[in-house]
Amino acid sequence: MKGTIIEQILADHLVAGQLESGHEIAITIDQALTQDITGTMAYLQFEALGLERVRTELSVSYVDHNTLQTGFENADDHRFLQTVAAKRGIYFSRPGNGICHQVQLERFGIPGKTLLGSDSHTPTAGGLGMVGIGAGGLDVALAMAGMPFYLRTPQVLGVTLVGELPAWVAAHDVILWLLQQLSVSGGVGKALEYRGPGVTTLNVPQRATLTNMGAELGATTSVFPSDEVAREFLYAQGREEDWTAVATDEDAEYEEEMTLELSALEPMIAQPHSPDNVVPVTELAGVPIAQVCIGSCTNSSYQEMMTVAQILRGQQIAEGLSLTISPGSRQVLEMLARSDALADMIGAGARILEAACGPCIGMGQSPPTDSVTLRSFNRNFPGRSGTKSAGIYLASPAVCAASALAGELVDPRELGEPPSIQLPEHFLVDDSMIIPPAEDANSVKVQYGPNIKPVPEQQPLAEALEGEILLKVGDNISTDEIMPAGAKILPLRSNIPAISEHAFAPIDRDFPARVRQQGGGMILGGRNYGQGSSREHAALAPAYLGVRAVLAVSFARIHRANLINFGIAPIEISPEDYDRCQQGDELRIADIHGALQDEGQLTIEDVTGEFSFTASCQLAERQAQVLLAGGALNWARQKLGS
Ligand code: MIC
Ligand code: SF4
Repeated sequence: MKGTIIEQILADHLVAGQLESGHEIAITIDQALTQDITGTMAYLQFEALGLERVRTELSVSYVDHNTLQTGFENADDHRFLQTVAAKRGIYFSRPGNGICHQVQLERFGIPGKTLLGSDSHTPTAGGLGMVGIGAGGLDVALAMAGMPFYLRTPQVLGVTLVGELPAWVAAHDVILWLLQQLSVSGGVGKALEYRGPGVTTLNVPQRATLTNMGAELGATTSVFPSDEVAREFLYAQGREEDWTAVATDEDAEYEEEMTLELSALEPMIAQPHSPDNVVPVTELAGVPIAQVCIGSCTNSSYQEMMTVAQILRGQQIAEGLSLTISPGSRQVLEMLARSDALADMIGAGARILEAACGPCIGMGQSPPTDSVTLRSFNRNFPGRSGTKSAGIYLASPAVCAASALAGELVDPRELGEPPSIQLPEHFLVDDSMIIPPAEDANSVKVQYGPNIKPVPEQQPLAEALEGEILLKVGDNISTDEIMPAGAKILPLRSNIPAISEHAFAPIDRDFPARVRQQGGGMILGGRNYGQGSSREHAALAPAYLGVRAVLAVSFARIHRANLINFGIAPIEISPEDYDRCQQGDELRIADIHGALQDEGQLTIEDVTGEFSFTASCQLAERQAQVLLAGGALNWARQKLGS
């Protein structure tokens, strides 16, 4: 990784460890962000640390996910977030101001800095030459407390872009193509660094579409250089002074390299139920669709929205189809409103939603039974739309708009001349929906609502772990399946006892009752267990119910860190042992403390199957301490002496 942008930025922020892929390092965090549904827990945890103010250069709390306010719970959460931000030194981006990643890029991103966010799409900021990393809320709370962030040094995958995107081919098609090539686990343990002559042909929001969906590859982060294109973007945002050049050294060494010919790409589409199940749109042309949703942190920039408006201009969407559009930020929405673009969308029959995550996280707009919904988003995991029997397809805003007119999947190249949209010389800048922290912290009282429950206390790890395999699941289980989102469950994010009742609901509704009945136990997973979101509730809820270990063939990065943070041992097993162990088997791990001190090699006895096997719980020294302490909150309190 010598001389790469990733190496330069990590080296600038390194406080411990060796910058060699696979080794755990600790880095300082310049900027932190949270969103509402991870933020409530993150700030409860920050409060539990007992510090007065955050210690980052900049921390921003966004409200973008849960804006439906179906009951008092969300509104109470928003009030809690606003007051705690004012008191603790955090900027507060009010509901309506936009999706965290889009607003962070527009208003706060600074090339060369580190950003830690309690949302898996935090790498979006890599479009501006930052190292943005997604993490659980507790890790972000610790970073806000001035503690370093620990991560395994990723291998750097250099992606050389050559050529230029053809007409009607969007940034989304580039990353869908990469997903097709590399799969949802192809980026695990890696960071993607884009380079080559094709880079300058992409503007910052297009670059951000690629870095955003690096999360779907399982990558730790993705980054572009900060060049003249980045300077122009910052200038147009009225922040040219934030620009610095960030470039790869000429003799940079990549652990892995690939070349991507932009001009050879065509419009792509991801089929249910995985973002890597990708084919060219032409293969599916003619498939009838019931719904189209355009927006999300992947694809809701000014340029994408203007493209959609031009496609829709003077046309009508198909009968029997619903089209929703959620712009990424208030800046984008207001610019659409001040041009004719919003009128073009409304005239075509689009339903304009607020600048927020909306349907992407199942906050309303569930499609009909057995239908096809086409979305310009980044994830299509089972059940994510709120309708279990619906199939979610993912494609660029242009494919979405063209298909909305036809009522079936179409290749937009059939529409003839493509829209030509330039980024404006100046974006409309109005930060009045971003509230700076109070100068006098004592003047602010943090307000809690009745649904906001304290963070559950956790016990140190027992010497021996014994229990039943309560659930056996397959490969690539996403956090949407472990702890679903959607309008019914999201209001419970600040209430762990209540949300725990929904753990594994899409797979097995009886799971919570079974754990309680057994007094705890273990989970058995396949490859890439816990892919997808950063939601720590996917670890916190099982921990609260009494799960003490997850055995899996491999783990997704953020989820593995979250398991450790909440005192659950992530244990790696071989595919053969995965096959041998069955749900209901009683397992015994005799001396887990000893194993953690000894390179993590464990012997597990399957009492029911009458066999034993070796497994591994290889943790860095700090992680072992965290696990033994019963989670990161206990560990951090010991460290901070609070
Ligand atoms: C997602 O896209 O799945 C979310 C909702 O943004 C999550 C965060 C969460 O569930 O709290 C993410 O990506 O981290
Ligand atoms: Fe919001 Fe969807 Fe982006 Fe997650 S992926 S931050 S839910 S828009």
